[in-house]
Amino acid sequence: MNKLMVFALGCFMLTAQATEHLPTVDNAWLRAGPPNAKMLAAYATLTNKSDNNIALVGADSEAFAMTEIHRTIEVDGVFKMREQKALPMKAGESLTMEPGGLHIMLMMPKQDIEVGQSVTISLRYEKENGESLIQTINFDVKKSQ
Ligand SMILES: [Cu+2]
Repeated sequence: MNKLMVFALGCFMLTAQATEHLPTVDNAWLRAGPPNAKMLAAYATLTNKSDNNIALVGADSEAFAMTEIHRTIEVDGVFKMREQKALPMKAGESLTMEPGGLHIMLMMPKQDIEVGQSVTISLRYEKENGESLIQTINFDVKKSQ
């Protein structure tokens, strides 16, 4: 086997292995906003059914100029949002993103986002060994869950 073939095989095996470590996704939805809203939020419940500890480290969507993971917190009666750089998900643990808590903050939409559509968002995870995992999820646009 030449070196290129070994490399290609190695890449294939990495990809096949990586999908096994992705969390399961339930209730993926994106809350519809008023027309021309500059910020929208998406929610889902992620469950890490693998044997590996992973962390959610970011999100991307082609439908928005900027995407971040946020947590809503209350400081002296005022609600504020803080960007979360890494949310650990140990083996067997779930991460719930829901209104008033963790969410995927979607900023500056590049297109109209309407009820009934679905929007693709890629979640980025990191394994303990530093390896990155990408999970592409369709979020249904709804008024409420
Ligand atoms: Cu936010």
